[in-house]
Amino acid sequence: MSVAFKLDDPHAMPAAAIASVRDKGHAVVHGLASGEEVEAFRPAIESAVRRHADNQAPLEERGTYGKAFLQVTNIWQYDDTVKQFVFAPRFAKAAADLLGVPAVRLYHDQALCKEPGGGHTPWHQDQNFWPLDTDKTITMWMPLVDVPAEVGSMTFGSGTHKRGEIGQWFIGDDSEAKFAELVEREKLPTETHGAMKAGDATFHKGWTLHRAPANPTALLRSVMTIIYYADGTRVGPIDSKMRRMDQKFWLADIPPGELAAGPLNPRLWPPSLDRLGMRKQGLPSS
Ligand SMILES: O=C(O)CCC(=O)C(=O)O
Repeated sequence: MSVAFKLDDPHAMPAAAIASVRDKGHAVVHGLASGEEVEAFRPAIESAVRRHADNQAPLEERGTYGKAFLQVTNIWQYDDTVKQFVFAPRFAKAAADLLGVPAVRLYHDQALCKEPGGGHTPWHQDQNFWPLDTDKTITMWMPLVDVPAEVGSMTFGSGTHKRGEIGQWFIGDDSEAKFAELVEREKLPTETHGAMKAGDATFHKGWTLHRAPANPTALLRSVMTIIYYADGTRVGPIDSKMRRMDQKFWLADIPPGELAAGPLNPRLWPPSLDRLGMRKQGLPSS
């Protein structure tokens, strides 16, 4: 079943957001989707999370990472309504414009639902998981519910995207401790975009250091994330167990040096002619 909202009309990215991504590695874009649009997709996303999230044990039985959220990756594959949201041309065009590239592909999506009483998301950099030979990568993080200040959105280490890999510290207690120590020692500027409305979005680059606070409220903090990279990117070195897993699961095992353009990585902006329904009219697809 699909919903009436196509999410295909482009929203011009404000110059301040483009500059913020370039200079700080993150930005907020208010009203990228309307409350009504998001509400049309939220039930399908939350229901797919309940059906497919791995670790749904009681919170007290989970480790730090498990307490941070219920997580489902490439959730678009489970439900056509969710696919319509993840493949939305409006979101992909925003990502392309913020990265300053003409075309982007999907790396993967991730639903991240922080439960009532859920724990903090430890400091980490995303891109040390990703074997992508570019720094032109960006995540859209969009709450599907209004997120009050007590729940909060992410905190970013402004400017850290310019440093590339700071340490091979994968998300967990160790990354939280090591990055917190670094932030403190170097007095790194940190910023949050605070409370957000459903349909607002933050965007952060692949190397931008970030964390999120715990959820002390009774609200399910439902968030959809979509990770994009510049079209033309090649698979990078497989130099860790994490990158090997990502190569296998999200890049169809494409070898290093080849184009990162597997069946799970459709070009989302500009949308391929297939998805615009042009194939039916006998035009070639891209
Ligand atoms: O939603 C969160 O708590 C963290 C999200 C995150 O780390 C990401 O989208 O890269």
